[in-house]
Formats: sequence, structure tokens, C-alpha cells
Amino acid sequence: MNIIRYPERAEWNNVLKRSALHTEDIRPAVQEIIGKVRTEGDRALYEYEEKFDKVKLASLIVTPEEFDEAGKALESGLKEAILRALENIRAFHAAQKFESKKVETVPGVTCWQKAVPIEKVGLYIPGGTAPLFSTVLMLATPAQIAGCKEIILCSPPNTEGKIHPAILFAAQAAGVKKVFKAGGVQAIAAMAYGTESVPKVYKIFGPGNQYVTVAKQEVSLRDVAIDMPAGPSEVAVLADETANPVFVASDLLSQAEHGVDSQAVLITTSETLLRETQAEVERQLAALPRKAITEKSLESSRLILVKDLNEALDMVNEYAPEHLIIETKDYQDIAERVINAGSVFLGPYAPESAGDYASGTNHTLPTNGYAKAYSGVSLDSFIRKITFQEITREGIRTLGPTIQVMAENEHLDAHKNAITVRLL
Ligand code: HSO
Ligand code: ZN
Repeated sequence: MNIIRYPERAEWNNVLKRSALHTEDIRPAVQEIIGKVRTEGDRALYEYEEKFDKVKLASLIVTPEEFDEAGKALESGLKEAILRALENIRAFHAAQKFESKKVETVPGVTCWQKAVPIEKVGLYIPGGTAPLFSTVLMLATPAQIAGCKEIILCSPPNTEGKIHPAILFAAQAAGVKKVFKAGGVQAIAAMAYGTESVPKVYKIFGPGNQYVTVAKQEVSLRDVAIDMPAGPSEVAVLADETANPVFVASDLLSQAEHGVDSQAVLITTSETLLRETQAEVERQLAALPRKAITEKSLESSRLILVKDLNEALDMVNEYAPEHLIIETKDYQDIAERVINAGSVFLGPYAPESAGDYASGTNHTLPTNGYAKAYSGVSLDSFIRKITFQEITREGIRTLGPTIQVMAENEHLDAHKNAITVRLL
């Protein structure tokens, strides 16, 4: 880990730099796959599954028997945990329901918004080194609460043509109707354009590697919405001398184990905590099964010493971390002053893992500094708000002259006439 002591403000940009995404060299290959799925549909999906996931599939859709099998294969402790987490995620997201207010802006002019679910949504769950069944819960739960009619999911099968049973169990529990065996770029293309088997959706959600990221960028240029721009996962821990280095180290490591490009940053006012955390990271790291990945991402992670908590906060707000853990004496006061972060964890007993799995908040969050402008996934991500207005004869009489004069000055006479004919 890199140790940086008392950096000048002018250096912050450099100190907080994230690894750049180099995607331009893979874009042509991604475009080619998208084009082929678009024109050839299922045939291209079978072909790419054979090429990339090394499996000859008999069918793309997961059958009811396969869901049953997955339920049986899973140990009961894990099933109970998934259902308990689901309950908490449901409770938190159900409370986000939008309540519409009718506003009479002028007597006789009434305006309001109505929330409507996005009819068709597609969720992508990557395969790879960790089967992210928790992400199934995070995406499908708000989709179901929002009332999305069609919730489909794509995930790559293994070489036996099977999707991880925990992914299937979580999908079924969280209300996903159809699951397809398709991974990577071809899955994103299938959901964006539809194939014989996979229905076209209006918005695509979910994490993935750089190929998936570029595929989502490509299809979202024209044809479908996506959840948010993606980047590697990251955490910042803001800690003072009261923090427990064992906890702090465990938090940094839980982020670092995600992937070689994950980023973990400690911003602290205490030299002692910094040194103890560094030693503790080494100690805990030795016992981790994902040591190789974790070690690699720690190479670009940082421990930063700053002069006081005000400076620490300024630095956090500048960095805009996806996850922020505050382990300081007065964490509530500090929390009030956070303006840029995806999700904030308060106090020594709120590790990121809680939000990653089971406390109820969503773990699909803005990375790469996008927390300055984007929110994480929530119920809002699955709805749109349509505005309505109802205007009475009295209303248009009062408001009409205002509209007429504005239209006239924009030189849009037809607009003005639409009022004039109603005032005769
Ligand atoms: N920390 C990840 C989510 C996750 N962690 C899934 C474990 N499983 C991105 O927020
Ligand atoms: Zn995580």
C-alpha cells in the first residue's frame, strides 16, 4: 500500500487518482459481437456461448426443472440467509415508494406526477471468480417492488451449461420471471435488441468486466437505457485515533479482494492508526484465499495521513467514493458534512459487507467519482415519472396571456394561437 503523509491540496488530484479504464482497444470486438447478435439472434448467442463460455447449449432459457434442482442443491443455511437478506432489502426499498402531490399552480391549473414502472428490464449477473447472487437480490427486488412487468436475467453458464444454483435461487426468490444462459457482450446485446428467446428490454442493469462495460456503453448510445456508468469497486475509510485498526484493515481488504483493479483508501488523522492498520492488513491478508487478487489491488491502494478531520472530509468529498466508512469518535457530525459518496457506513460496527449483502441498502453504486452526480440503484431506477396537467376554462383565462407573450417573443406564432383560439 502506498503511504502518503500530509499531501498539499494541489497534490490531491494525483493522490486520489483512479486507474484509467482502457477500453478503446476492445471496442471494435465488442461492436462486432453486438452487430452479430442483432442480426442473427439466438444463432449468434449459441455460437458465442460455445466460443467464450466453452459450452454447447441445448436451450438458452433456464427451465423450471433447473430452478428446482438449484433449490435442492443449495444448503439450507445459505437459502435462509438469502431469504433474510431479501426481507431487509425489500423493507428498505418498499419505503422508497413515490407519493404524488397535485399542485394547483394557478387557480384552474393542476399539475402532478405519476410514477410508472419501466415495463421491461434486464439484469446482468457476471460469472467469473465470485458468483454474485447478492447482486441478483439488489437488482430484482426494487424491480419487483416497482412493478416492472418483465424482469429478465442473463448470466453465463459454466462448461456444463449450468448457472450457479445460488443465482437461480436468489432470482426465483426475488421475482425474476425468466433467466437466460448468456454472458458478456452477447448477453447485453440480446437484452438490448431481443432475440428469438431473449425479450428486448428498455433498461439494462448490472456489473461486469470491461467487455460488459463497453457493451453497455455501446447499446446505451441509441437503443436502451443503462443503470449507470461503471468502474472498478472502491472504498474510502475515514478514521481517527479512536478507530480499531483490526476493523479498518478488514474493511480495506474486503474491498481489495473484489478484483485487481479495486481501490481501497484510508484517510486518517492518526499516524498510529495508519501504522497499525498497515501491519494489520499484512496479517489478515496472509490468511485470505483470494490473496493474489487482493495483493495486486493493494499495490494501488493508499493510506493517507491528513492534518485534521476537516481536511479529511474535504478529501473524501473530492474523491467521491462509492463506499465511505466513517470510524471516528463523532461520526454523526462528520456524516452530516458528506456531500459526495455512494453509500455511507457509520461507526465501528457498520462494515461495507453489511450493505453489500444484508442490511437493506443497495450495493449497486456509482464508482469512479460518479458519486458526484449519480445515485446508486434504488426504486427510482425502475420507474419513470410522467407529468400530467389539467386546465379548466378559468385556468387558461388566467394563464393564457403569460403564454401568449412568451410565445410571441420566441417567434412561435402557432404556439400563441393554441392559446388564442381558446380565449375567444
Ligand atoms: N462491493 C460490491 C458488491 C458486492 N460485494 C457483492 C460482495 N458481493 C460493490 O458494491
Ligand atoms: Zn463487496
